Amino acid sequence: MSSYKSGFATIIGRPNVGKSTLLNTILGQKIAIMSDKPQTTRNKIQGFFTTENAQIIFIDTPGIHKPKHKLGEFMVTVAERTLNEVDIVLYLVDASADFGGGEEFIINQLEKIDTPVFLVLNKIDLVSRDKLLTLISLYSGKYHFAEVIPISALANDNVDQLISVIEKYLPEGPQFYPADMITDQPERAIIAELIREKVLHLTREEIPHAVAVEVTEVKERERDLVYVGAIIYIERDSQKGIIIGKKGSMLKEIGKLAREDVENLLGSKIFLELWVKVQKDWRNRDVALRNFGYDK
Ligand code: GDP
Ligand code: K
Ligand code: MG
Repeated sequence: MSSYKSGFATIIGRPNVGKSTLLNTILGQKIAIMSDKPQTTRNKIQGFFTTENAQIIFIDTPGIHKPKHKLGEFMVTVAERTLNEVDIVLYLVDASADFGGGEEFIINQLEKIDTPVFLVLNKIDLVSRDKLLTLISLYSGKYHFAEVIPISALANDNVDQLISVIEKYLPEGPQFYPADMITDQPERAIIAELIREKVLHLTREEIPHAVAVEVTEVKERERDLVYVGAIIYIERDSQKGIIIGKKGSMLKEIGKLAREDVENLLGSKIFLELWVKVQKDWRNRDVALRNFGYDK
């Protein structure tokens, strides 16, 4: 019998290439929020994939990009620091997009590390075979990738193949986490992210990244009914109306969609109460960042 293997695989790539979608597909449960807006994932999320032979600890990072403000700086630091500490780097690219400066920037970062890097071409459901082959030869000319694996994270196509190749690269090691544990995220952090996801989806362009969610209370009030209280923070008074909507219609819709996801997560009926508060310029203040759990 071969011995148990375990190790870390970090998922990197530009915003919106599908990193969170891949993690969710692998884990079969929604822990990393997804959206078509860049920079949806703010802090590092670990997901544990466990089989009888191996345990892979996946790390979903915020997309690598040039920082514009303090929160941006924090996000880049987190992404780059992990590269040298893991066993495998999964470099995810959007196969339906053209090669650009953003990818060049990441490949330059990869030159600095010794960790094996897999080129994972995602969204193959959107591209022709010819386009895929052209992209593969383009990327392969720029860096020596340990493996090249095309997938569709959304359609769950070839993801099982990706996992079996990852297992080959893992060192021998113990099962660090129990088999039924799928993430290190505290329940409150996941709930906050689920609510933030709904805000991002529903408000579209109007509220780009000026939103943070703090879950203030999760408490079983009656048998099979959990009370969840949360504050949606925005930066400007003018954004308050957008979040609340006409006669409260937007906040109601945010609450309705979030409640479904949170009920799935907790496996129980919930009563969700949402408040909206203005906290000016929270993205540029370290204190505010710590409040929201983005600690360095
Ligand atoms: P991240 O910023 O890299 O974490 O990207 P997300 O996981 O949030 O995904 C960004 C967008 O791409 C979402 O709208 C996803 O539904 C979409 N997406 C992710 N993977 C795929 C895929 O394999 N095929 C297609 N067509 N869309 C995908
Ligand atoms: K995203
Ligand atoms: Mg993400």
